[in-house]
Amino acid sequence: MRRHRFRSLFAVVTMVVLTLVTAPLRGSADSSRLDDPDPATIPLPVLDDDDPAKAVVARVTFNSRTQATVDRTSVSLQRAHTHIGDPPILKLSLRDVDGQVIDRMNAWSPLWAYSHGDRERMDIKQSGSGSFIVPFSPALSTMTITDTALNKDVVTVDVKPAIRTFCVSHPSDPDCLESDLSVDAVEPRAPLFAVLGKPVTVTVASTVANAGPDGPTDAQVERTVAAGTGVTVAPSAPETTEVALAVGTPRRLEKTYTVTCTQPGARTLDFTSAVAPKRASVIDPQEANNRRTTRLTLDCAVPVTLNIQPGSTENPVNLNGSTLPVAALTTRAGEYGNPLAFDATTIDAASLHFGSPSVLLLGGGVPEIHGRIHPEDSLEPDEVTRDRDLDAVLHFRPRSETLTATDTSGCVLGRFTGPGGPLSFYGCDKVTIIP
Ligand SMILES: [Ca+2]
Ligand SMILES: [Ca+2]
Ligand SMILES: [Ca+2]
Ligand SMILES: [Ca+2]
Repeated sequence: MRRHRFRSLFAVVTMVVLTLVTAPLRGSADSSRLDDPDPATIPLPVLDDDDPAKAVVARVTFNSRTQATVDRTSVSLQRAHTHIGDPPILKLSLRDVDGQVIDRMNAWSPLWAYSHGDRERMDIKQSGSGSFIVPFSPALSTMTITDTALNKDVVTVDVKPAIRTFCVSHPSDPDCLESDLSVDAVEPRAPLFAVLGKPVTVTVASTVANAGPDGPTDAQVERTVAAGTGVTVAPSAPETTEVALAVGTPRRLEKTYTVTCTQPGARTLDFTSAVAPKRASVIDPQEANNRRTTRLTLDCAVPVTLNIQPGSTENPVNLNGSTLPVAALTTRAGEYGNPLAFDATTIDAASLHFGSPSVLLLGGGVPEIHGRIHPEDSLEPDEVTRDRDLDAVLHFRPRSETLTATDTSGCVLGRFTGPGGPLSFYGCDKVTIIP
């Protein structure tokens, strides 16, 4: 019954488009006969020097009906023969760089062969190789070979390398374009410092451009981030964005990350942007400018506990008044929710700034007026307890540029000597502004 079906199938096959050379059956005396398709069914190639048509050729070895490997791919300066009339043994699906099917066609299988002298006799071989020849398209990306009867994909051939190789060696071919794409800048914008465990937002602006000569060019921009130790970043997965780049019209792409310090000190994040033409037929003559990395160094500060106006729970701050005492408390790890131990007596007085959170983030704030700390056992936040360790009492003269009437917290940013060397610290307490 199967034979009968194929007999009728062959009757309608007037043109075999796919030229197949099947692998010899090892040990078979008749192998040379089985190798060749019937010459009568192979159309003579028509060579036309003026024909701009090209074909993509994929040489594939089938190891079974459902398993195949790609031997090689290339672009041929010949027109691909039509696949109309090919038996539906295999189906070729041609997809573009967007994954859209741009063409489908039937194809002969290298596993199917019939012997000379008995055209009714079909053999399904254990393995065989064949060349699949399809029309060239500058947008072509993959060719998927599907076994039609099993409705199972056998192999997907990536034809982009072949197209790229062809266009590199045929730059004047009308299907091949040239665009010098580049990443001109990767600029992270981050706060002046981040407090351990408190997420901050980092915005990275990447500038990509096309210096031509051809365009606009569809480009893929891949943005990646690599966080050093002591800091986490989200999202951490690479992101690929598509952008149409006109010649001489740079595009700026912004991406926002949430960054959290897990260890104090200077922590690094490397932001990388890379651009590449989306189509394999667009060649970038200069690859060196297609990728750029910028390192961001974030100062991760140790959170500490302050007591503004020791002895007062309201912490009044007169912006025209005199000195405001602020106690920076020496704490054990875990005390008041602070993750690390902090010895306030190691504070570097010359590094201190007092102000609202937003003023300190902008690098503002007023300095310590004495230029030195006053070590004493100050009051804890309950305004009652002295816990018998030495704290640091600091003195500031806040003015309207450091706190405003609507501010509800006053903060100190400074440096101290940690177990491994100098680190930044940051702490806040509530304030009641007296205008
Ligand atoms: Ca380039
Ligand atoms: Ca207080
Ligand atoms: Ca203490
Ligand atoms: Ca104390």
